[in-house]
This record gives sequence, C-alpha cells and structure tokens, in this order.
Amino acid sequence: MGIKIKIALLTISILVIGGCSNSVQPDKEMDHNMEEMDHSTMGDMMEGHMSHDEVVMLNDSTGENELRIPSILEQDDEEGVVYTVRAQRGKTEIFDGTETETYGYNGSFLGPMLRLEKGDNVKIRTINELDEATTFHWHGLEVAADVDGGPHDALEPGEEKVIEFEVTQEASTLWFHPHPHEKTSEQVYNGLAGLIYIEDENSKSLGLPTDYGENDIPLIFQDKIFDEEKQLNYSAAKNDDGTIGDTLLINGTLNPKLTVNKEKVRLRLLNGSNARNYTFKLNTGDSFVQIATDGGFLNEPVTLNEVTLTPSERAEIVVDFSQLDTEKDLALINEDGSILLPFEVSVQSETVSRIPGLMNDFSLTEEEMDLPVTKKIELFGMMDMVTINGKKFDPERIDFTQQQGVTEVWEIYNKPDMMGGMIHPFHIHGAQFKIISRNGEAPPENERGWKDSISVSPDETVKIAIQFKNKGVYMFHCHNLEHEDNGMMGQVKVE
Ligand SMILES: [Cu+2]
Repeated sequence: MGIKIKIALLTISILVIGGCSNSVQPDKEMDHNMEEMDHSTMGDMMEGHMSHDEVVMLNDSTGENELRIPSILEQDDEEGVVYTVRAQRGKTEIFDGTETETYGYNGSFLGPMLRLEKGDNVKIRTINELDEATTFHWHGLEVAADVDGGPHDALEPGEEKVIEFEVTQEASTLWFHPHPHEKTSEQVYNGLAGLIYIEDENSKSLGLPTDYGENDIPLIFQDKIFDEEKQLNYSAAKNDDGTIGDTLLINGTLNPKLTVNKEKVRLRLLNGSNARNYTFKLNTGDSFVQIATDGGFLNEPVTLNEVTLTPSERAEIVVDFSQLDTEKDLALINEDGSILLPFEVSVQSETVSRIPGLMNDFSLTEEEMDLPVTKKIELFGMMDMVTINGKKFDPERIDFTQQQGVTEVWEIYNKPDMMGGMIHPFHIHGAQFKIISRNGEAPPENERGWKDSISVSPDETVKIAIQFKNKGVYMFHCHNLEHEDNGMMGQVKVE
C-alpha cells in the first residue's frame, strides 16, 4: 500500500476521532505521548504500523519443492527419556544454489520434532552454541517456571543446562522457541522453532491419521523477507509493529507442495510467524474438520470452511482427499487467495484412518463460568508504544500473583487506538486455559478446547478460566514478537 493511502487512512481516523462524540477517545497517556511527538515521528510511526487491511500479500507457492518434514528427534543413548537440543547457527539452501545464513536446533534451520508421551519423565540437555544469549521455551507445556525458558533463563554462548519435567498434560501439538529478553523476534525469525507432539492413550486409540509425514503432517507457517543476496536481514526487515514478509516458508521449504494419498490427511497447523495472521481454506471452497486446538482435542470434530490462526496458535485439521475432486488443482490458500500449499494427490487410496465423533471430555463448568473476574489485562498501543495495563515489561516487577491449582478468571481487553487498533495474539506461559466468552458470547465451537494463545481483536473482551499446575514466575504477553520485545509482557507469580 502506498504512503498516500496510509495518510488518507490516518486523516480519516483523526476525523472520526475528532468528529464523533461516541468514538474511542485516546486516554491520557496516549494524549501525553502524542503531545511529545513531532509530525515526522508520527509519520514514521504510521508508515510502519500494521493494520489488518494493509498487510503485504504472500507470493503464491509455485509448488516446485516437496514439503520438508522435520525429522523426529532421537533420544540420547542413556537410561530414561533424555534428549539434547542445541541452538546453532548454520547455512541453509532455501533457494537453489544459494546458502542463506540461518539459525536452527540440532541443524541449520528450524528444529526436529520432539515426540513426548503423557507420563514421561523427560530430561533435556539444552546447549547454546550461538554467539549470543538464548533461552529454550516450551510453548504450551505445563511445567514449573524454572524450566519454562522465559527471559530469566538465558544461557550464555557455550552454556548448557539440563532441565527435567514430567509430561502431565494430554495429547496436543506444542512447540519450542527462544525467549531471550528483547531478542525473541530476531531469533525466531532467523529460524529457531521446533514442534512438540504429545501423545497419550486417547490419541493412540482414536484411529486418527498418525503416520508422521504421510498422513499426519506438521506445517509450520512463517513469512520472511529475503534481501538481494537471499539472506534474512532481520534489522532491515524489522517492523516494530510486527515483521511481515512476502515470502512464505512452510517447514522452511520455499514454494512447497505436499503429495498425499486419496485419504484423510491430518494437518497440524502452527502459525510460527512473527506477526502475520492466516486464515486457511481450501481453494475449492470445500470444508474440512478441525479436531484439535492449541492444547488438545476438541470434544467433537468441527466442520469449517476456514480457520484463522494468529501467531503461536495451532489447529489440527483433517482434510479428506478421498472425498475431494482430485481432477482439480487443490491447494491450501490464505484468506486473500494467495496459494500457500498446493496438493498433489496420488492415485493410491488408503482408508485406514477415521475421525471419531467423540474425541475428548473437555468441559467448561457452571462453576468456572460463574467465577468473578480477578485479573484484568488491557492490551494497548502500537509500534514500540505497546503496553499491558499501561506498563511495559519490567523483569523486576511481578504484575499478578495466583495460587497454584486455583482457577481464576482473567479478562483480556484490547483497547483500540486512534488508528482503530490491531489484533493482539495473547499468550500465557505454563498453562492451558479455557475461553469462557468473547464479548460476552460463548466462543465459537472450534475454540471450545484447551488454549494457550488467543487472538484478541480491537475493542474485544475475552474471558478465560486459567489454573496453573506448577509454581514460579510465568510470562504473559502479546505473541506478535516485535510487540513482545517492545515490552508488551507481564509476569504472574504462582505460589
Ligand atoms: Cu500485540
């Protein structure tokens, strides 16, 4: 979008605020900020601000490269469930014949998939082989705060730390990524991200597609900007309101395609992007079913034509290729029509898997729904002026306390700004929570399951019920990674 259109939008916003008595008024703090800002600063700020409508489109995938499937991390050769995860620098051939400098876990780009079982006592040897500090954060895992890998747990270059935890939660698709103070966005952007699958008795008995890389496909969506040398130059690409690229990589694959059999195929979607939101749909308009949210299975499959994921959210969906017209070109596309992942359907049909009608016993009880709101979160601002409850992150400040094992209701409000505001993806560490309501209404059916990240639209209020199983200091923050690094984060101490 050109500068002219943005200026026009800005003018309209100011007219709306000035001319309409019941429109959203900037609060005192915002007034104060605006007073201190000269015109050029404001112009710069608006230039970079990312509203939902003006996001650069992704280039269509040409489908020339078969999708890369992350390897499954093998256990170390010692007693027990022991893994080693190393954060490394490397070079990756993303474009044919060119080496791009990247970061990865146990490799040059992204990471292996870590497969855990409920009940496992896991030991992970984390090693920082980068030349900068990093942390190892297990996104969605219900573990004690001292192994959660928040910004307090930085490993310096060359440092090692062994962490131990028991997997106490149900089958789900989680992920791991770095979380160092003010450096999360750059390190994730450069390639530090990996998947965690948790399996349990239930997930193994449901009969869902489970052949990893065959009909159970991990899909990590990340958008990037490559410079003329085909390098990821974060400081050049960076946008304080969320770095958005024109080039999609899925599992690190440029121009990916996925070859599938004529059967039910389970796609585990992870929005691993710094800031881009995706609305996934099939190019034919055909429906699919969603079977899982961030932290576990839905009770019943939910039929959908599209599903939206904001950064760090996951959804598991099943596409039944035996029921689609495979004479047509099939692809997973984004809301704006850009082609994300073309499918090549082989003639082979497999019919072993099924989608059961009942998959889980998730419930939101009357008692939980009747609990009073005891914690209020107000998300506000844009660019580097983002705040939670008017404050920026301070590692020395505890914002809330909560008792271990006690359910509380948090109310999260996204306060609009003079530009209207933008979606903030809100994430809480160390717990899976339940959505009670969105603007007072029951959440949509595909959000009636365990969540650790939620989208909160401008002027929207979301109520959640949350309980922490473990103790310690946990982060809660916006998962637009530049907002996180700009201080849109707070801390809850669980006692
Ligand atoms: Cu945000």
